[in-house]
Amino acid sequence: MSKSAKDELIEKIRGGCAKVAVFGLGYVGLPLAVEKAKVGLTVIGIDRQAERVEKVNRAESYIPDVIQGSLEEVVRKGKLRATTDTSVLREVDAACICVPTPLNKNKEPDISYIINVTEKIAEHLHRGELVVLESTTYPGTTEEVILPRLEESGLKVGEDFFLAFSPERVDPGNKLYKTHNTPKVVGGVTPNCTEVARELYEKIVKDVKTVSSPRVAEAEKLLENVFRSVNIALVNELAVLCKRMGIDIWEVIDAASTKPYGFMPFYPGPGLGGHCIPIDPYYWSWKAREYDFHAKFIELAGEINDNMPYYVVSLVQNALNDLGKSLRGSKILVLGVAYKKDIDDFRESPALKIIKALKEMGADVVYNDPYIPSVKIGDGMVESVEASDDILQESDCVLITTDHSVYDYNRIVEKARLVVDTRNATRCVKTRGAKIVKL
Ligand code: SAJ
Repeated sequence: MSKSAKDELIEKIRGGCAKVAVFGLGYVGLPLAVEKAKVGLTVIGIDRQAERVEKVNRAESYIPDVIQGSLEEVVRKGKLRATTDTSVLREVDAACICVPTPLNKNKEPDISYIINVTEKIAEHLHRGELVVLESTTYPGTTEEVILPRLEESGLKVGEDFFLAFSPERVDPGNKLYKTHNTPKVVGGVTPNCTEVARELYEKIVKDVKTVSSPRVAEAEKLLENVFRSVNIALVNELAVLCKRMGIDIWEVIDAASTKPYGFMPFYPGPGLGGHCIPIDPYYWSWKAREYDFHAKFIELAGEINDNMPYYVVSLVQNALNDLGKSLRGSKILVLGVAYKKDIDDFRESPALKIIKALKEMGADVVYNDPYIPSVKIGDGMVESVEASDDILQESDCVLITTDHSVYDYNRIVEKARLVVDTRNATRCVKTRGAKIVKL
């Protein structure tokens, strides 16, 4: 009796001879592709950006979390190659989708990348193939959007092909948790789909947690990110309240953090950046409306977090005012445009909104970010300037928006006249000098 498609695929995965396509070679896809290639699977990275494809094939890592040596090893061994040509899908045993899931300008989900890739996969779908969606999306995407397109092939899910959702968990810059040691959740459309997907991920992840459906897996990922968005919004709102009450929010949080149970510290900041936390929660609140449900916590958190860049602008304006200066015409040095410290990613970075707003109000704004040599602000490209003693001394205000570890905060406070600190980065500063205004 011939083997079932499921048993054949599991045999290939266990034997290490499965061929895996990874769609999207970004912060999620490239680390995943390298990890799968490191365990001996043959991986084909597919990306529509030819530049990325060429860099991968030259073994040049463009993702800080992908160690150059690891990429070189798998490319040299022929275990990883990249292409823009989706026809390679006819030869793969599994396809992992790691494409962006942004919002449109009305903060509504844009799953066009998922749909485009699904249609390419559907074109070449064959018996014995596993498809896994990793991109964060609303509960229902896998079964309502992907499954029907794949079933148009006439192949039957759970018997001829397999479909699952397994959320990506990538924390850019995290030195401790990488792909291999971050538990992975997997939810298949059928038990066979879950089993096959678990086999694939157990090749690269120590701890795989299976759940009963793709919707549970889609929802748990959103819970992870809504949890962060809501808790960050909570401390952001309390930061504004404490400022008005003359209470140091940072001291309050540090004190609350002494509680060994039942409390987890979050910190106020200039707003939410990154490709996840400011975006993913809206996927759930958007889907909720289909069920006549208004996810008030999600929307309120978004409103509070979205307002923080503008609150920071008012802090700068008031701090200058206290020194008898107007914002218009003031020289402002912004330290850090990355959305969080020690990384080079500025997607959705609140610092960009702050710089744009300060410029629109007539301030003379320059920025420094050792990780980001230039960035688009409004209609033009702006270059990072050196945070020299002179520029620190000439600035009417130095605004810390990203607390990169490389900054010498003692020198910054010593040379500057006024420091507005949105990250409590100056908490250990001993030197006297600038007037420091904290969030
Ligand atoms: N932020 C605060 N206060 C905090 C924590 C973060 O203002 O207490 C800000 C950060 O400065 C940043 C934004 O929120 O602008 C997002 O920060 P983040 O720490 O959530 O990091 P991300 O978005 O790079 O990665 C997150 C993952 N981070 C952590 O779990 C620490 C995780 O939530 C997801 O695995 C990942 O998004 C994802 O891909 O969904």
